[in-house]
Amino acid sequence: MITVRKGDITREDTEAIVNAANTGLKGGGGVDGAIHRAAGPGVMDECRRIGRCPTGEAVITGSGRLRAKKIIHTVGPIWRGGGQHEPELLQSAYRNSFKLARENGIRSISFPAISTGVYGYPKKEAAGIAVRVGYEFEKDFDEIRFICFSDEDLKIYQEILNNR
Ligand code: AR6
Repeated sequence: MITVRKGDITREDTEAIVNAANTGLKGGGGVDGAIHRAAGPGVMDECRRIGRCPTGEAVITGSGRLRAKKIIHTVGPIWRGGGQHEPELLQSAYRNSFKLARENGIRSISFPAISTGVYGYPKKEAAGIAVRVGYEFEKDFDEIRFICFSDEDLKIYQEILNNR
């Protein structure tokens, strides 16, 4: 089942939540900052031990104080106009997050709109990729939840899901 909700991903009760991280796993602003603040310092320690995550790939950690049990940290591309393999890299970020979740026996997972904040990826195109990859993995999960931080994002996801 694919669902969409407006909310703060740090409060979601799916088994895993996904973080839109950077390649140095160093934390930052946006959803990354919110997740580390809510989870506590143990997650950052784990990220430091892992070290790096290339764009389009994903790593997994515990979740500190969060309700979710695991955090999957993935790195989406920085939007540079669309000619630098951004769509493929965003697709990989979603796919590798799903694969890592599946390998870890996770049955429910929440995603933010990866790359669409600081990294500047156009929101509609990014949501299209997110939903398409979601359908590829739908059968492997009880719930795939897309968390929208704004009404604008919520509308975009709802339209894509309704027009399918
Ligand atoms: N819950 C759900 N979504 C959120 C939350 C939240 N608490 N906070 C923000 N968003 P961004 P990126 C939305 O910038 O573009 C960081 O510094 C936000 O509105 O967090 O992938 C990292 O360390 C937007 O729709 O991630 C990287 O350096 C979406 O999450 C860099 O930013 C993604 O925005 C990654 O940039």
